[in-house]
Amino acid sequence: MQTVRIIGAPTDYGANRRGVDMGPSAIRYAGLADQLSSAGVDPVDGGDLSVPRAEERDPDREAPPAGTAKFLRESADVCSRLADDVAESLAAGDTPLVLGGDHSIGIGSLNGAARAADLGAIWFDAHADLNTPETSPSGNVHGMPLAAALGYGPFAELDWAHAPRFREENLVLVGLRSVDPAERELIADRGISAYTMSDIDDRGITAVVEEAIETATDGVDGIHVSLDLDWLDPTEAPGVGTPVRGGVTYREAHSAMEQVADVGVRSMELVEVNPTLDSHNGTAELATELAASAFGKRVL
Ligand code: 5AB
Ligand code: MN
Ligand code: MN
Ligand code: MN
Repeated sequence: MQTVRIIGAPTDYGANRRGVDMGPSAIRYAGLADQLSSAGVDPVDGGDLSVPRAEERDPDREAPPAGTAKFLRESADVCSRLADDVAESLAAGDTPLVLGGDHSIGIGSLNGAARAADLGAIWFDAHADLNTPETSPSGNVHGMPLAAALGYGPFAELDWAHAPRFREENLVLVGLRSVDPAERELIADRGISAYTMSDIDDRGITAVVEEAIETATDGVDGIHVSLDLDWLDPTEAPGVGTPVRGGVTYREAHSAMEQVADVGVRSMELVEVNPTLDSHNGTAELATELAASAFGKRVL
């Protein structure tokens, strides 16, 4: 039986709102282990990484100098420990499932996965997460993980994070509806595979995800799935810090996860669940259901 190793990364360094650090607790409380068991995998909970509270690190968190990233040193520290855990669990033949925390932890997941295996990545998100400290409109690292992991910069504290790295040709973004100017330019210049909500409107979720899987798996051994809950429409997933209207439906999200399950998910993360903004833990519950679909849960 496939062992899924749960790794909690309770950070909020990368987002500008408190609360997302409670994501791992909320997702576990919503029944993650039972959902995974019902998918036919064996969940083993490795607990949470230790993450000091943001206020202990920097009382001036709201006012960083322009052109810098907030809490980059703290994020880099968590990500380097997370990368070790992800790499170790893959090397042991397990499937890491990282619970965020804000999306800055993707820097650690992607690097850890790249150290242990040759994987592509599908990034299900309303946002492109391709800002650098220089282009970011917010200074929030959760909008930068893909830039850091691909070696765009400068990110002094994260020089290690893009070596080894997954290949840019095997990265696919799905569900975009909020992209900043510099991100748009980078996607165009580098030819990064990206599907907007309009692509999903035009072609349907199945065709889009099928093509995304083809690109992500081309020439590599499998995929890492990064699921930002703000990928879904806020009516389905209100408990996120940066909601954007016009996202995928409940059923489209499950359908996409069922498709990735068919090719086999080698590594996954569930990020950006913020229980303080949620309604009755529904977004956390949805995250557990989507993980189950991604690990093969079926009705019949
Ligand atoms: B998320 C924005 N692009 O950089 C920025 O939720 C939003 O991990 C980033 O996708 C959203 O601040 C980051 C405006
Ligand atoms: Mn994101
Ligand atoms: Mn997002
Ligand atoms: Mn967000």
